[in-house]
Amino acid sequence: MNDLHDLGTLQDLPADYVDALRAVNLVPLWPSLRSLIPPGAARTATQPTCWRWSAIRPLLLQAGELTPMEKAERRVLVLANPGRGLDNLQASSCIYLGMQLVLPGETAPNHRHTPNAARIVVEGEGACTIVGGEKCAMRHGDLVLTPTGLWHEHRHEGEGPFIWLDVLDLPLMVYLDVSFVLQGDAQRDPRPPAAYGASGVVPRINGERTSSAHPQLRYDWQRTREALEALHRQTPREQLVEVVYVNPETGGDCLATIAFSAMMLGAGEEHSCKRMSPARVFHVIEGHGHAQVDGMRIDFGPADTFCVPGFATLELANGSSAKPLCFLTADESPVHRKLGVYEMCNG
Ligand code: GTQ
Repeated sequence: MNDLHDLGTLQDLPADYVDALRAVNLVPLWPSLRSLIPPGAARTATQPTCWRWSAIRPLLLQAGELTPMEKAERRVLVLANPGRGLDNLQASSCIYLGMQLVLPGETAPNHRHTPNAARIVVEGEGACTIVGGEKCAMRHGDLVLTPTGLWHEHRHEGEGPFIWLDVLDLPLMVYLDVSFVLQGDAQRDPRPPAAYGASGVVPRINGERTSSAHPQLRYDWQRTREALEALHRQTPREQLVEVVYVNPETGGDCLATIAFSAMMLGAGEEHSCKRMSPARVFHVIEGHGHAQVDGMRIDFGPADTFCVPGFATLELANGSSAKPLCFLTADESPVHRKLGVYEMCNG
């Protein structure tokens, strides 16, 4: 039933007819119909792509020499998917990835924007980001959220370069024509982050639960890793272990558009992952190994980042016989669920 027949092309029509249509802003549907709504399965321009830390780091440090912060505002190299056109700055249809460098003493001025953002800390010590009045420490592997509309600014008071991976829903916001930024004065007297620490309990102060839409902004990697390790210990080896970053008050996705998880593969472990409709990005926190993405082999090590298109087959293998392999992942599933197009399939 899926063998839909070919439709006419634009060349089948008289040129003066096409011109007459276009002169009044009309276009025939049928030459484009099969590519707009392909029979049987969706298509994507997103390609399996790996961005290597060994390639990014020296070029990012060079950007630090070439471009002062005042000129760049954000000193970022964008991890662009060649299948989507490098200049479109997209890792996938909804996800933007950028590796950002802040040098000692530099600050990124306070601002807020409609795109949702999160940072994954890759290298460095002594930087913090102030989000919605909370001063969030940034340590290797931490996930720090800057949800839509919250003020944020970055400071680096330590030594040496500080580098993190920005994950934003920028392509989606641009597509929706809602992307914009506002500049603000520095946030004064930032408070410590709300104490969401232990799983299963949430704060109630003077009888009140929080009314914040984004109650937890910083997720500490060491605590996450402990949870992941404990879960891994009690799970049969053939099952793939992940923890999902949630809003601790609702149990829902921590951002409205992008879901985050942390994953651990024990020494020597290999897994075939379920195929799913959203594209997904993997960032290596520790360890090394390889992936087969739609049959394409990607070898990866610490701080490498790779992208898995929606519906792609995915196999993951830990390359070490002694040490675990840990990823942070980001995927587009919240958007797919809201739109009713989310699919997960075996094999
Ligand atoms: O830090 O707010 O990589 O606005 C791209 C756009 C980072 C940010 C990016 C941004 C930011």
